[in-house]
Amino acid sequence: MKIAVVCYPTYGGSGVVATELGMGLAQKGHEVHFVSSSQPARLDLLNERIHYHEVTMLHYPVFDHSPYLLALTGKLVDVVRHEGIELVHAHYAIPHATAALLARDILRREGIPLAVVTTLHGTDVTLVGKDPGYEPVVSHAINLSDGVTAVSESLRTDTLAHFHIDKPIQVIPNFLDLDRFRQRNPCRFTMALAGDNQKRLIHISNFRKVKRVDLVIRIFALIREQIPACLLLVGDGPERPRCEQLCRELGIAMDVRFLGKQEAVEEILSAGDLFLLPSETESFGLAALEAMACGVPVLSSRSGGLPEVNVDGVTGFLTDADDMQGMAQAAMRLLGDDELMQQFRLAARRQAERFDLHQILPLYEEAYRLALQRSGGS
Ligand code: GMT
Repeated sequence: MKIAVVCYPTYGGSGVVATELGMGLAQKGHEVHFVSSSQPARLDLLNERIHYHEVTMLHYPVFDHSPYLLALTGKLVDVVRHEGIELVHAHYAIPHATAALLARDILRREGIPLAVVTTLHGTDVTLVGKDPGYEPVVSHAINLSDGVTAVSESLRTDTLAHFHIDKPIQVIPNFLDLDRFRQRNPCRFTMALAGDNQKRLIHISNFRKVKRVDLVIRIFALIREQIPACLLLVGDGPERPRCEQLCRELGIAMDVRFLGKQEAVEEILSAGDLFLLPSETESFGLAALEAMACGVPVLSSRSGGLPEVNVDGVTGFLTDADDMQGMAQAAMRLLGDDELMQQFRLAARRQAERFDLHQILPLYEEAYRLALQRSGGS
């Protein structure tokens, strides 16, 4: 099959899922064309069946903001016309699904069939999509797609509750490459960041408000009062300056390392004792799953789809999103009990094995097949 994958290129779950899925499909013989505003972070182009098309923006003084939706639509029309694409897979509804549908309309008038599959990832539904200005646009995109998937049961329920949807949404959970994400030799740099007796706590995100990195730091400060520990913060984003300031105010800056965006997260995770993800809302929590695959238990909020990934009392602990004391207590219980920690590490890896790339990929292939049938393209 010839597929175009539209995604956000930056460090972030939806771009990672889209990239890993596209690369997995190419390995299975499909031809995959990535369409994005810049090259997706994890995209390895050294494969004859993988192509990348950058969306080029027209800047004109009349525009306050250059219209990305139109530039993306135009690029999709061009790629479909010239590469013989049968199906566009839009990751994140806004504005990717709308652009794909617009491209489908344009191409239909030329007699070129195109199927559109939309995958809902999270804030395209739970935050941004619910904005009254966007809601009708997202509902329309979902209703007119030839197939719609959501990355967790929670996200599916949320979508059906808040949008005017008249079609089924299939849950296809996120996945990962279990060969890459496993307990590895931790990177020496990461090891050197902590003292011999310090526990290593890790958080990875794009440092947006919804991730509550400030709470990660406050929880860590409570733990550090009782247990020697350091906190490794991986990623970058708008909240980072505020978080750096908070570390200084709490007097813990010497034990908190801001590592910025990192490629080999599996090596950093392999040095970890506990992964923290107290998000306000989280439709799935791919970073938590990656930690678990590396044998690191997770302390998370129970919001959104996190309970579908992290099993309370088995692979980690779940608390209410604002329960800072509860989270710190749970963390200390685990960090102070080697036997329990070992049990949780093994259970975390076992749970992650349920999200094996090789098991999830066929579900997308089947969703594509059905979408092509619905669109009359196959
Ligand atoms: O929705 C977002 O915040 C963006 C998106 C991203 O690109 O990071 O994250 C969402 O998609 C990921 C992949 O499906 C999920 O693992 C994240 O839980 C989800 N983020 C939120 O729901 C906040």
